[in-house]
Amino acid sequence: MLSALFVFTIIPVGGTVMGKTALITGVTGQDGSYLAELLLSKGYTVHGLVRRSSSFNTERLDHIYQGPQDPGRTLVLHHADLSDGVALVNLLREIEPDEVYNLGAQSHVRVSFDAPLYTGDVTGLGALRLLEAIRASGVRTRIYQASSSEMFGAAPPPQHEATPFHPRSPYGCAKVFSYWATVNYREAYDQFAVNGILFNHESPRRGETFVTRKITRAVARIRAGLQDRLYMGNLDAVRDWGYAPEYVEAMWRMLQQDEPDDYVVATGDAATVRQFLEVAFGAADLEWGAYVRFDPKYERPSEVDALIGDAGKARRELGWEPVVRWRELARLMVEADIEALDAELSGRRVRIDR
Ligand code: NDP
Ligand code: GDR
Repeated sequence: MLSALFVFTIIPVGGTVMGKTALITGVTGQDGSYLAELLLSKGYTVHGLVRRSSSFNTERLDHIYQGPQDPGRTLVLHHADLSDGVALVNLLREIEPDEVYNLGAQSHVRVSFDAPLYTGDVTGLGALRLLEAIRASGVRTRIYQASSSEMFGAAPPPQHEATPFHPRSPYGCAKVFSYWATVNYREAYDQFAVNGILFNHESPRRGETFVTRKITRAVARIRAGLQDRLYMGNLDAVRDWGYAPEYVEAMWRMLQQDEPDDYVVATGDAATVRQFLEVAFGAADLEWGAYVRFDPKYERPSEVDALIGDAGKARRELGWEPVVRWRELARLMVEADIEALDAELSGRRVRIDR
């Protein structure tokens, strides 16, 4: 269990960029945990911003925990919040990071319809608070903003850097605001500020209410006889699902460029939710139609029908290439959920290091 002091240590491995310091907001999330691992492996000292919660919210980081007494610590967590601009200024002054990755957000699109103002505050204004905190603190740093394909919304695919935005949710609107705030601080204050416009990316660490993980977790539970129904919303939605560990590599590459710029990151390969269901259930020799039922509760007041990214610019300028495509992703997530459930049922510790 993590100490309340939130102090971690890890030993750097090969291919290192010794001496750099990074601050990650959203470090407890899917991407934050993979990015922390990547930067530690490159020899960075990583500082993570953790918001206070009434129960532990650091499960995705447990496997890299080493304890406050370990010498030469290179992973340190701090309590702060994207809604607290003064705390951000103080943190930046204290850490003086070379790189800042703003991954913190209320990131659930459906939830953003239920909590639109909160989403606007954290996901939209939160990014502006961080940009302004960098300016106000006078710290010279590079900043990555986690922008989203949700900004394209109703714009038809394939979407790329020049595609006009047409967001379809409070979340999408908040991300458009933070995208333009990032561009504005680059232009107005000469900040090295970039937007990664990332399409959906998933992993065994994906939050359990996003569609891919909801499906793969249900497959494991149905297979084990713990569940016999899965209630879903719109099965016709088309998404371009990639593999999260590959996407955090693209984030890092953006901050290593000579000039700041914005990049789409995607596989260019897409499927419907129905197709994902078919492959995920098939991976456990189950027929999805026997278990899946419709519940309008999971529909959105306005839907994003199809997101398929054109990541040609990232390929050319960052040398970034996706490897894992959605079918393999579905299978690897099912496998991980089966393994995690088996471990849970037999009282073993659930693996989170994949
Ligand atoms: P997650 O939902 O897994 O993680 C979100 C993180 O933000 C968590 O660490 C969460 O903390 C933190 N957070 C929430 N509210 C606040 C707050 N008020 N102050 C500080 N931190 C906060 O998201 P992902 O890892 O999937 O995504 C990372 C970022 O990339 C997000 O900004 C998301 O919107 C964006 N994005 C994601 C894509 C994807 O497909 N995954 C695609 C495009 C963009 P806690 O653990 O306490 O909840
Ligand atoms: P999305 O991801 O909205 O694209 O945002 P999500 O997995 O929630 O939905 C994808 C599509 O599946 C449809 N769907 C369902 N979705 C959920 N969550 N639950 C269901 O039961 C269900 N049934 C059908 C949705 O309607 C939608 O069309 C994610 C988030 O990570 C954002 O933070 C990120 O910016 C974008 O991806 C890119």
